[in-house]
Amino acid sequence: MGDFDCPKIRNICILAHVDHGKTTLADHLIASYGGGVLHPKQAGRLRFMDYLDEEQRRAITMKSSSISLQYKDHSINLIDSPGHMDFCGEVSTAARLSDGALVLVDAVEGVHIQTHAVLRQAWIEKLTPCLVLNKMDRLICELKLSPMEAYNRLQRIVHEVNSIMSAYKSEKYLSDVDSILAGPSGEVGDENLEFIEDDEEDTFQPHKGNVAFVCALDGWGFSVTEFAGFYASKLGASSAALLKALWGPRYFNPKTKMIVGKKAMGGGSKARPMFVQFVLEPLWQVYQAALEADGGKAVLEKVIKSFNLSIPPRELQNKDPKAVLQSVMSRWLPLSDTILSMVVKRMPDPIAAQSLRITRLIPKREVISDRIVSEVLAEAELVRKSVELCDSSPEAPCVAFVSKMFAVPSKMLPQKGVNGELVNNSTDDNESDECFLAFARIFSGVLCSGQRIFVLSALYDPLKAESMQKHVQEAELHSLYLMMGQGLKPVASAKAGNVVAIRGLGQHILKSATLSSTKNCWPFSSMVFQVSPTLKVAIEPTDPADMVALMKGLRLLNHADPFVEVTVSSRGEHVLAAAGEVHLERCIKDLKERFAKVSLEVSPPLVSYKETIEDEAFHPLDYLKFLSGSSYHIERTTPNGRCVVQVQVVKLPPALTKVLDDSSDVLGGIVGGKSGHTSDKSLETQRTSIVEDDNPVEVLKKRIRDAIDSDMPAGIADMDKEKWQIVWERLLKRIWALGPRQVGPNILLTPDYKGKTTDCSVLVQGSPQVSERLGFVGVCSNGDLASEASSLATHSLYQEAETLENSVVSGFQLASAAGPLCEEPMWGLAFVVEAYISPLIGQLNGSETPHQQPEQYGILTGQVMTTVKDACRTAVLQKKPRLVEALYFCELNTPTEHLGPMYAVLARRRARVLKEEMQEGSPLFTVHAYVPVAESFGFADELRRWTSGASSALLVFSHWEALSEDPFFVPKTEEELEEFGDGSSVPPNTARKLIDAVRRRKGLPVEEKVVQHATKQRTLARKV
Ligand SMILES: Nc1nc2c(ncn2[C@@H]2O[C@H](COP(=O)(O)OP(=O)(O)OP(=O)(O)O)[C@@H](O)[C@H]2O)c(=O)[nH]1
Ligand SMILES: [Mg+2]
Repeated sequence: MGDFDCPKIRNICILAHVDHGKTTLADHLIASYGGGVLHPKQAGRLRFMDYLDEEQRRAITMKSSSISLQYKDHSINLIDSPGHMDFCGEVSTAARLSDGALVLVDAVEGVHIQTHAVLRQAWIEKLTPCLVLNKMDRLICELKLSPMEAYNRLQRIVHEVNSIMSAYKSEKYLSDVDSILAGPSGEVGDENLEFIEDDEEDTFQPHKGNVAFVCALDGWGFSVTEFAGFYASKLGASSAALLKALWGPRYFNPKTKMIVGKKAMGGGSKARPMFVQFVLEPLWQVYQAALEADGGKAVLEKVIKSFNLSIPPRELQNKDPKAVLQSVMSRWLPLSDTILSMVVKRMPDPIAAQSLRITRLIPKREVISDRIVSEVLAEAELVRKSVELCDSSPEAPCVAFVSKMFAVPSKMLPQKGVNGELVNNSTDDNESDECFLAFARIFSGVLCSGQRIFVLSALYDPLKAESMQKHVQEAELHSLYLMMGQGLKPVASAKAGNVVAIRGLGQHILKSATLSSTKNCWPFSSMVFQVSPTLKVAIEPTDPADMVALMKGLRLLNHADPFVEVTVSSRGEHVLAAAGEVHLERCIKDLKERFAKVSLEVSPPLVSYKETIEDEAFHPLDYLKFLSGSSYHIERTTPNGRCVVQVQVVKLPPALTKVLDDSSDVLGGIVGGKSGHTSDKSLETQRTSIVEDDNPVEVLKKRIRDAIDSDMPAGIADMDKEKWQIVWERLLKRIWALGPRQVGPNILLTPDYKGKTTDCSVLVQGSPQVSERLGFVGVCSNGDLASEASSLATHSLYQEAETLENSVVSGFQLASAAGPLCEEPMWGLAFVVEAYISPLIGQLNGSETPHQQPEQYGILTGQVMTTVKDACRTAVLQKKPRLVEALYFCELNTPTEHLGPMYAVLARRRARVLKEEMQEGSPLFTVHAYVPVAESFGFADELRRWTSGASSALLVFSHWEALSEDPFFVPKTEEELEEFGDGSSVPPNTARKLIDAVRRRKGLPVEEKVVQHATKQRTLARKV
């Protein structure tokens, strides 16, 4: 094993929304072709791939795991993935290693939020998808639909999935998934459903053989190919013609024995499409016959006879009608064969797949080659070529990608080696009893145990090998295993195209990496995650003495979970970031029981906020005033009186803010700042990284310009439109810095140089560095001003002003990282900072230069920095500051009778309902809403309690939104005074409460009345 030739290998994953039946389907495939690890009787019940206790207990999958199946002469590596939003990181790791994806959709529940997400993941990773409509039995037994109704429903799902795919393909998918979901649904009215013609471009078409209809629970499934083959002889038509006719508005005319359209059947006839007549009706008959009390034995026998099934009489005699049904159905339409023959026929082998996926895996890079690097470049190109060809010869360079690291208890490792010899597992490089394995796929060459290999991080650049030492390490592979779910089967070597587990990289890889036999190789592109971990808690040991154990545990956990993030906050807390509550709970449990083995204290979730100012009506003239420095400003002077700082602030329009916020990764590359990896991202965030454009600057520039256009206030006059554009062109030419951390959504603009100031002070000019990098202006030199200066003294003052530029930028960075409300980062603000520096006394007459006063000079930079910071923060405070909070997009499914309690829970959580819709043909209501992150903890639990477990909710990070409430609200107008009194009894509003909570957590002063109702207290105390 492990030595199959590429054309006989398929690497596939199963993707779907939570609970749509992935693991149940995997069970059947394993029972049939997993080499006897699972008895067919247990298939569907055991959930073999959910081998963790926590997975069995909660009945959801939490990690992706692989198993290798032998189907006929093919080797199929199957990866089962989780469907719960909290574990979507595992979907990314599964998709990266696969070439094809079985996308499951529950035939009753239809397309759900995670279905969108997994389709997107498959599309990003360039996987070949096949659609599997599962739980067909529910249509018959639960919804009791007629075959015709069921057909309409199936057709609608196929249509919906296709339109999602075509949106991805045409890259029209420019708005968030949630806005599509929240908008009017794109369903087609029932009346004309029959006339939907399949579009040639559609990804999923039953006659192409990439759609299967299955019931994983009862172990049967089919694609129209099977039925076409069967009916070809019966109806005397070619199976190719039948294949086309068995889906869509095609009818069989029994008189003429012709396949015709609806018109030819005559308007009034009760004809059913062929799919209904020849496929669904027999199925319905079998189900009804088997499950009806009066026993439709005759019907069953008829089916058995007409489809030539051989079923042992013993099984037919079974008292349990469900068992009889399963034995008939699984013989008639065996599930595993249907699925795996579809996989073998429709999904590419690694050779075909890698040539398709290469542009995604190792994007082509434009490099200006000089003589020194050309050799390196040539070899890197050769390596890329052999990945593209999936060259599995031993001479080919060996390249593999590790998509995650996972921990297994050392005692679970196989005790025997490849040749049956005993191996000593205790000589592990890890100090604990956990052993780390790499979940990897070989893309070129042959990997052998004991081989030495280079481990390249995603930041590695072979052209700068000298400065890249920290991004490349050399490691020795300890052993290789084929994965059989939990089981591991040692192999001596494995060829390109295989998925393996590798031991021996624990100390070299944290989460993912590229392995290569040569240093001259580009690392694989990073995986795209649907969301980033947003739920943060601080963790400390109950007994402070256990700190060392906790830190070690956190290190191991960070290693073992591809998605968790462990950081130390600026206040020294150990912060754990997870994707959601279920994920967090599992992490804490793992930490307590496995990795740290100490008892822990977990803080309430740390919610992040942002700070901004109130939305204004954007008018070009306001921006013009702002740009020219003539709008309202704050003035501050440094303690030594030498520098006067004037700050103005204005709010950026929302679309521009969003583009800046989303593009932090790209901006980081361009501006040279840190990437905003830890910042919260929306679903759409990473779209930029998918676009395979080799010029990120141009893409970003276009996005910025588009955002500005879309932000133009609706209904403004043509003349103003022009002004708007002129203003923005001017503004874009003056971007000095972005903040916080150089990539955030706040802008520092260079001050408007108005010529010489009246007194002797000199303006700190700054330079539009970011505008230059983005190409909004050409690179301009800044030295001409100093040379303009007449005397030596002013010349040195200009020089001094130049050196203060960094202080102004640092001051801006500090202020944008911690706003005035509760020291959370600012969001979507633009600042103009004018710092005027006046000469030292005595400097004017030219007797001294600053160089003679080094200490004072050093101190001044610090003073300017703090003054700029204070002035920026005060400017925000003066301009109606507002708190910005993160919102989750939430999808709820509730039976009608529980709608009342569900709305009560939503209202308590400050949720905003976007859409509510009855799911046709089922008693379920689907509700979409935005729920503030701060209110989301315990939300799912509360919902379950109040609706007796009947409602389910899925949350996914959506976007940031400013609270419209003024946190410092005091009644002023007459109406307000009438409503709220003089303000002494106004309870703090939500914004204020949130701000105070954060301030308290951070140990900042909080204005609070300790005695709220003095009179009441006195009355109580008197006890009369
Ligand atoms: N009626 C019916 N139930 C099914 C079918 N397939 C799966 N189920 C049930 O659906 C539930 C979820 O099945 P799983 O296989 O665990 O679903 P999953 O997609 O792996 O779920 P996650 O891994 O948690 O995302 C189980 O209770 C199954 O018994 C089916 O064809 N018909
Ligand atoms: Mg599962």
